[in-house]
Amino acid sequence: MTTDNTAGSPTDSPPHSQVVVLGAGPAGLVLANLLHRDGIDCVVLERADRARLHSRARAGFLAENTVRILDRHGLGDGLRRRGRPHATCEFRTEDGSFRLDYARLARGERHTVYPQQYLVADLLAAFEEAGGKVRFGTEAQRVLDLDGEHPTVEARGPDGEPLRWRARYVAGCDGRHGAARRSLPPGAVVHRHDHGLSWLGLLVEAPPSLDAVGYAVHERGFAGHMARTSDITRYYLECERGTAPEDWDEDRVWHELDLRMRAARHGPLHRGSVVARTVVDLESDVVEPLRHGSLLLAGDAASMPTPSAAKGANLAVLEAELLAAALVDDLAHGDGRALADYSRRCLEHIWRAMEFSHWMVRLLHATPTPSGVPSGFDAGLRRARLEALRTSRAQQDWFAENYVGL
Ligand code: RFL
Repeated sequence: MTTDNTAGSPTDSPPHSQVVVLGAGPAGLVLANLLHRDGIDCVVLERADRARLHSRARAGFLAENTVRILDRHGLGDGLRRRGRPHATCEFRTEDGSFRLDYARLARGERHTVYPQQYLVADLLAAFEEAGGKVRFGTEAQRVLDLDGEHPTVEARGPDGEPLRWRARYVAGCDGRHGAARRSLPPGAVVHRHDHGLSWLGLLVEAPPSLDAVGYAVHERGFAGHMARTSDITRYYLECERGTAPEDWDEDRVWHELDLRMRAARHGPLHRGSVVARTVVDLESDVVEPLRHGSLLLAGDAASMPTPSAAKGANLAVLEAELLAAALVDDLAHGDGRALADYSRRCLEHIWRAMEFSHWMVRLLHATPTPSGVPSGFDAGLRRARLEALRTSRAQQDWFAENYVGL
């Protein structure tokens, strides 16, 4: 196979790679690393520039299975060096607080806290050091000819110039709003669920306030605390749908965090500058199937859980490993069986992660009602769920297995 990864304008005959990967997030970069290592010719098209990729803070909690996958392929050095083990969560309610040391429950697994932008930087460095090519500032517009042997990707380059690539397969790893989703044929089903809830996600320049993930269930709304590094902490505040991040100045943020985290009872929060604010609507979706002819979806392009159970980046890595193995079987050994089974295998993991994320949403929030008046019945169920989690070993094992597992 000839390798020609230079861009082709629409008038030239487009360059050809065995696989064109859309998106250089965790899914796209794990996939590209594994394909490249197995001698599959691939190019990665990434809309953002390199600096943006290095600074895009999102996930932080990596499951043990994710660490195993990255280690298995020699991609885990950075997180082994700089990631921090984490295995405790604390629930705060009006009745008090309780902790779960989940590494002592179920399979004894823990998280590794490692900011997603560090992981992306590691994966990018490994890919480029091995000779891999990422085309930054290149936004895929759509994928054509999915049913044929040679799908085409239409893109725009850094100066807005139209570009095209041809491939045997296109891997859609470009997130929920990317070109892969836009190119799905009419037969594709996207199952959507809107929880009707929103979170204000905050990054604060301050050390973590507790040595645990903090989940505060409060009548004013949920608040969450998650370590990122020794001097950066993520907080979440449930907020009204449609709120603008600018509506939340530092005074308002700290006032609400203190109230909902019950700082007066459990100890003060470490304050610092709020360096990023984003509003996340709690919506979930799943595309079925994940394969449409020559287009295969992975990561957020395939399914998007809410951040309530920290599953998205973990699913992205798991799917990328499965997809890489299936593509290598097909392209290098002429065996298409794993590729034919790719969607089914991923969807088993996806629906299980969705179910747990959904359960977490219902544990931590009052379900919105049409009248806006909270339901007493719903509040009773939530108290019962929290009480079961506090007192029942069987419930704790179930929680631990799902919380850190995939
Ligand atoms: P990404 O990381 O969004 O990467 C997609 C890449 O594609 C590029 N792109 C395009 N490139 C070319 N052409 C186009 N048309 C393109 N459109 C987009 C983008 O620039 C980007 O570089 O998707 P990927 O690889 O599927 O990875 C998924 C994860 O990023 C996501 O699921 C997690 O961040 C979710 N998530 C968490 N997951 C965890 O496992 N653990 C966590 O602790 C966790 N915390 C979070 C989270 C997501 C959050 N937000 C912002 C929704 C916390 C938050 C606040």
